[in-house]
Amino acid sequence: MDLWPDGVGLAAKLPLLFFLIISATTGSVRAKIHYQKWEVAYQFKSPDCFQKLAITINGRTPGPTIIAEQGDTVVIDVKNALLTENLAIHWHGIRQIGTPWFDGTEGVTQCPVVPRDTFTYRFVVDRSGTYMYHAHYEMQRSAGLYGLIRVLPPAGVVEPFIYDYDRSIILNDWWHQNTYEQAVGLSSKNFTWVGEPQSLLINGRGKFNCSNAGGGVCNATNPECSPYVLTVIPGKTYRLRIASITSLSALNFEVEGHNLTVIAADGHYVKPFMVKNLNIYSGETYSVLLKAEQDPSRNYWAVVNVVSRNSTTPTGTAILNYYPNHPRRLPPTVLPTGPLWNDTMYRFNQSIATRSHPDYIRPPPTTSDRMIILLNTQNCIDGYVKWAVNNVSLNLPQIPYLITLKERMLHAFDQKPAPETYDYKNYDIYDVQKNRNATASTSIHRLVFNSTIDVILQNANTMKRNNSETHPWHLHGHAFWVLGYGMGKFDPETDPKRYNLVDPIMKNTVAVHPYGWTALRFRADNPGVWAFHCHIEPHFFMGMGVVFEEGVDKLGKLPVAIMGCGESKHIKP
Ligand SMILES: *[C@@H]1O[C@H](CO)[C@@H](O)[C@H](O)[C@H]1NC(C)=O
Ligand SMILES: *[C@@H]1O[C@H](CO)[C@@H](O)[C@H](O)[C@H]1NC(C)=O
Ligand SMILES: *[C@@H]1O[C@H](CO)[C@@H](O)[C@H](O)[C@H]1NC(C)=O
Ligand SMILES: *[C@@H]1O[C@H](CO)[C@@H](O)[C@H](O)[C@H]1NC(C)=O
Ligand SMILES: *[C@@H]1O[C@H](CO)[C@@H](O)[C@H](O)[C@H]1NC(C)=O
Ligand SMILES: *[C@@H]1O[C@H](CO)[C@@H](O)[C@H](O)[C@H]1NC(C)=O
Ligand SMILES: *[C@@H]1O[C@H](CO)[C@@H](O)[C@H](O)[C@H]1NC(C)=O
Ligand SMILES: *[C@@H]1O[C@H](CO)[C@@H](O)[C@H](O)[C@H]1NC(C)=O
Ligand SMILES: *[C@@H]1O[C@H](CO)[C@@H](O)[C@H](O)[C@H]1NC(C)=O
Ligand SMILES: *[C@@H]1O[C@H](CO)[C@@H](O)[C@H](O)[C@H]1NC(C)=O
Ligand SMILES: *[C@@H]1O[C@H](CO)[C@@H](O)[C@H](O)[C@H]1NC(C)=O
Ligand SMILES: [Cu+2]
Repeated sequence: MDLWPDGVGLAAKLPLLFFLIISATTGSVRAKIHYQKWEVAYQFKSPDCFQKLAITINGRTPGPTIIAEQGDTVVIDVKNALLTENLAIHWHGIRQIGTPWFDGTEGVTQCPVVPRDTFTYRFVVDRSGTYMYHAHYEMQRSAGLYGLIRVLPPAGVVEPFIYDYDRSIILNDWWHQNTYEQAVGLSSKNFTWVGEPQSLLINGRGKFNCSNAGGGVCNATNPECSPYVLTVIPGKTYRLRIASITSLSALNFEVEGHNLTVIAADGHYVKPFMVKNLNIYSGETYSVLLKAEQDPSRNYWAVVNVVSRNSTTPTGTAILNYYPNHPRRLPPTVLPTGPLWNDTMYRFNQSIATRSHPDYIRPPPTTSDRMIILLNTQNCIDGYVKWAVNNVSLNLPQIPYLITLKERMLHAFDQKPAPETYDYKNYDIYDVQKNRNATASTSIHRLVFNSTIDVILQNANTMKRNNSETHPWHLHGHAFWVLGYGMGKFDPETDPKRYNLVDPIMKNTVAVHPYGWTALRFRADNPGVWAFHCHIEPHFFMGMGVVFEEGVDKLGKLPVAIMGCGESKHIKP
C-alpha cells in the first residue's frame, strides 16, 4: 500500500547470500544513469481534502521518489510549466562534488528557470542514504514541490542492521492560503503572519475537518486525502525512512504501541538507540526500524504532532495496518498526542543521543582553523520584520554568487566580509533585544580552501518576551560533524573543551534548541558557493542564512544554463 515501488531490503535479510550473489557480479557493475523528465505545473489538489492550487511534478505532489545506487548519476530535465512563476530545485543532502552549479539554490548557484524553459540537473549521488529534493526559490517549497531521494549502498555492501522491508515516509505541513499570501504578509511593513498550518501531511495526505472549510471546496471522501496506510506483515521488521520537509513545524513522529530504533540520520549510520517518539526537524531524515510484533488483530495509529511551537494544527494521521486486517479499519484508540510541545529537554536529549555508529566513525579533524559564531535574532529593518545573523539579514543578490565570484563581478554584492561573531560578553540571549535595528546585506564568508571551519549556532530570545524558537540549520555542499550542544550562551573559552571528538554524527541539517547553542565542524573542501540557512521557509525568506565561498578559483567553466539573470546574461560562454 505504499505510494511508490518499495520493498528493497528482503535481500538484506540474507546478508551472506546477498553478498555472494553480488560479489560474483561486482566486476561488471557500472555506475548507472537515471534519467527523468519532469513537468512542473500548478494543479488543483486536495491533499487534506481542501482543494487548492499546488505545485506538482508530472501531476503529483509529493513528486516521484528518485531511487539510485551510490555512485550513479541522476539526470533530470525540469520543464517549468508554472506559467507565471520562476523555479529552482535543490537536491537536499547531495553534496554536488564537482557540480556546484546544479545545487539548485536560486540567487546562490543559479539564475531561476523562467516559465517555458527546461533546465537539466545532472549530478552524482556519491553517498548512500535518504535525501530530499525541493524548490529553492522564494517560498515555493511550501506550495508542494518536494520529494525523496533514496540512495542505496553499492551492490555487495551490507548495512549494519537487518530488516525485511524498506518504506518511505515524508512529512510536511500545509496551509490553505497560497504561498503568495504568506510571502506578501511577511514582506509588508504591516507584517502579517499567516498563522499555524491547517494540516500535517504524511506522504502527501492529511485530513482537514471539512465542516470548517468556509466557502472552500472540501470533500472528506476525496481519495486524495485518504490516509496513508502502511501495511505490515506480523513478525517482520520495517525500515522507515522518515523525512521532514515542513515549512515551519518541528514534528514528533510516533507509531502507537511500537518502539522505534534509530539507525541512520541524514545519510550516516547512528549508534542505534530506541525511542517511543522521534523528533524530526525540517530538512532532517532518519531511518528507524519498526518490528511488527504487537497484537495483530487490530490496526494502529502512526501520527505526527507539532512540537516546539504552541500550535493549533491538529495531529497528522496515518494507519499502521497489520495484514490481513482491512487497511481502512480505524484503530480503536484515541490519537497519541506526543510529548509536551514545550519539553525542550526531551528534544535536546534526542539530539545528544544521536552519535555515529561505532563501526562507521569518520574522525573529525581534531582542531579547526577558524571559528564562526552565528547569533540568530529577530529584528527590525526600516520597519520590516526580519531574521538576522550577527545583526545582518541575508539579502540574495540579483546575480547568483557562484557566477559573480567566478567571473569576478565583484560590484554585484557587498564585499565587506559578513560578521563572524557578536558581542557575546555583553549580549543577553534571554532578553528581548534592546535595539532591534539590524542591517540587510549580500555579504558572505569566504573560506580558505580545505581549511577546517567550526560554526557555532547561538540561539536567543525573539522579539517576543520569554520566547525562543527551534531553528534547523542546513548546510549545502557538505556533511558536518556535530560536536556538541548546550543550553544557554556558548563560551568560546570553555565549551570547545567539551566537544565530542570521539563519535560525532555527521549530518547536513541540525537543530539549535531554544536559548541553546550547537557546534559543528566541516572541511571547506568542496569548491563552490554554499548556502547555510535555517530550513524554516519563512525564516530563510526573512534573511536567516549565510553563504560560504570556498575554492571557486578551482572550478572550470560554468554551464551557460545557470546564467541569464541581471548582468549575467551578457557573459559570453
Ligand atoms: C494589515 O494587514 C491586515 C491583514 O492583511 C489587514 O487586515 C489590516 O487592515 C492591515 N492594516 C493596515 C494598517 O494596513
Ligand atoms: C469538525 O468540526 C465541527 C464543527 O466545528 C465539529 O462539530 C466536529 O466535531 C469536528 N469533527 C471532527 C472529526 O473533529
Ligand atoms: C466527494 O468525493 C467522492 C469520491 O470522489 C464523490 O463520490 C462525491 O460525489 C464527492 N462529493 C461532492 C459533494 O463533491
Ligand atoms: C518500549 O521501550 C520501553 C523502554 O525500553 C519499554 O518499557 C516498553 O515495554 C517498550 N514497548 C514496546 C511496545 O516494546
Ligand atoms: C498555548 O495556546 C493556547 C491557545 O491555543 C493558550 O490557551 C495557551 O495559553 C498557550 N500557552 C502558552 C504557554 O503560551
Ligand atoms: C509547558 O507548558 C505547560 C502548560 O501548557 C506547563 O504546565 C509546563 O510547565 C510547561 N513545561 C515546560 C518544561 O516549560
Ligand atoms: C534527559 O536526559 C537526562 C540524562 O539522561 C535525564 O536525566 C532526563 O530525565 C532527560 N530529560 C527528559 C525531559 O527526557
Ligand atoms: C531603528 O530604526 C528606525 C528607522 O527604521 C529609527 O526610527 C529608530 O530610531 C531606530 N531605533 C533605534 C533604537 O535606534
Ligand atoms: C544590532 O545593531 C544595533 C544597532 O546598531 C545595536 O544596538 C545592537 O546591539 C546590535 N545587536 C547585535 C546582536 O549585535
Ligand atoms: C585537504 O586537507 C587534508 C588534511 O590536511 C589533506 O589530507 C588533503 O590532501 C587536502 N586536500 C587538498 C585538495 O588540498
Ligand atoms: C520571563 O523570563 C524572565 C527571565 O528572563 C523571568 O524572570 C520571568 O519570570 C519570565 N516570565 C514568565 C511569564 O515566564
Ligand atoms: Cu529558523
